[in-house]
Amino acid sequence: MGDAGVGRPSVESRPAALKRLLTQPDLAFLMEAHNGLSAKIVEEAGFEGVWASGLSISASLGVRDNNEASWTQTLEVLEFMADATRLPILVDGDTGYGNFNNVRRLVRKLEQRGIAGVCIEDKLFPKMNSFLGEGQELADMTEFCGRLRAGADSKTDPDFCIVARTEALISGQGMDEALRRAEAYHAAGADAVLIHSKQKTAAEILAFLERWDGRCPVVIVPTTYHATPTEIFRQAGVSTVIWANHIMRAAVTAMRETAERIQRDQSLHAIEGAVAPVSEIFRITGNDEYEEASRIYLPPERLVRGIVLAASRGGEQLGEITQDKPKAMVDVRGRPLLRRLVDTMISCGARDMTVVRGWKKEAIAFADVRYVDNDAWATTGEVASLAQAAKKLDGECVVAYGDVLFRRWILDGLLEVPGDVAIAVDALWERGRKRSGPRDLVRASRAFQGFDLDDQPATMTAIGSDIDGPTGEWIGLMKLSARGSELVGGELKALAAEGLLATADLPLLLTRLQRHTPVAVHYVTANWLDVDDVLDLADARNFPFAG
Ligand code: SPV
Ligand code: MG
Repeated sequence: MGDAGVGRPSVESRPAALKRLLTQPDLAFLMEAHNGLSAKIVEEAGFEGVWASGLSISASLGVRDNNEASWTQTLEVLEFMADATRLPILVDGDTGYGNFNNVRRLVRKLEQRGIAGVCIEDKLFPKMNSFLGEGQELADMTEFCGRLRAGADSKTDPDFCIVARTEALISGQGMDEALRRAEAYHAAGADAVLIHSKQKTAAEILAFLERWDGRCPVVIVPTTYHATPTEIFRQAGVSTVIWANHIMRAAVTAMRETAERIQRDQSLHAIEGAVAPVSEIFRITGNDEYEEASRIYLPPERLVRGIVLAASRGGEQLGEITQDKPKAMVDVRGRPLLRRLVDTMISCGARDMTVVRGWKKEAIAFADVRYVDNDAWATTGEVASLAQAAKKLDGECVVAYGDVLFRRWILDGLLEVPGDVAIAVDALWERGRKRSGPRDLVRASRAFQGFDLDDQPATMTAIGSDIDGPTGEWIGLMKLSARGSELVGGELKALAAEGLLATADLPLLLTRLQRHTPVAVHYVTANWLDVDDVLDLADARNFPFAG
């Protein structure tokens, strides 16, 4: 297609592009397509125009080329094609689907769908494909001229092309009749004449061209006389060659070979290298553009990383149960506690989950989780474990103890709390069974007032196992904003520099964070537990997990 673009206006309409192809001195080519995908493939192959073949569109819909697909069904296909390619599309409009009135409406609808031109043939509705039967009846010439004039009169874009196709040769009416009709159609306003033939040689086409003598552009469809060198058409003064159905026929061959092979093999293996990779389908259909547009138009995706601290042996009171596995891996109704915790965090939107392992680390091996290890688990605390995951403290994070379970709405709510550091605190900490393990009690700027009154989070003023006037118990779940994660990273470094990293616990870390930013308290009311002893484990096994 070489330098055909040289000297063109920078924004050329599709009808203007088709008109240029029809009228330029150089031989032009239109390649058949029958849907959006094939139209794109034709464009990528370098063609400058598309022939929307009636035969191919019908066949791809699984029906005969007998106007079995309604014209509006064809219009739907054409709309996909026009959306899929920037090329001008010349539509095979069959007979125009009726008389002059149908042609008027057809032209208007095609223009509205971005089609560049229509070819109508001098037969009667419903038509049959030209290669079927002998001596198909032709339309009355004068009546057909009315269709052409009506089409020309209903264009809103003067560049929209109307190609008049005469079937006089195919239906056995002879050369004189073909020329007489072509002349009349040209006079009725056709921009070009398509002279069709079903002979095996181009003899009658070349004879027509000689007598026609360039009165207006001539379009040909050399399906049956395919052996004629293209150079002959060029020399004979043909305007445009239509390769009318070869994309559809190629697809039939490829689809059949593939289907038969897979059916025979009961396997995809042999065929995989012979078919387009799925990535190619994504490319053709423009998935990259979707990605780009998503970045512009969709709200940015929130990435909340999850870190679970599961290094300590813990659960000494669980005795033998934690002999060969960490407490986080105790069975809770058929699944390890840690699996349930990780799943709850993921269901709340946490991604890129990291678990810090220590005691019996080989017992923790979930495929969708990353691991870092605190091999000094026996002599260090939670903050040392968190320091092993310091690289993950990047952007928003949720940090959880490895032995807690909570209903998902607790984390949903915590993630909505503004501020750089927020902790979930149980306001009902004094209710229920007295638990054996140490408790992280919290005093906040105010006590829980009831959810309806709690539109602003309270602020932590103290945390520890032995503080005055606690207003709740920290459940071991912390949310960090991107800045909160940075602050934690800074504190981890400071604690290391001060030699406190090995012994520090999370309450100490939270206490130190308070110097840089308020620690928001998100009150919850029960619906969580941690597992320190067998009674806790019994509670865990009774815990309602859905929701
Ligand atoms: C088509 O492609 O549908 C045509 C050309 O009309 S032909 O099949 O040769 O009639
Ligand atoms: Mg056709």
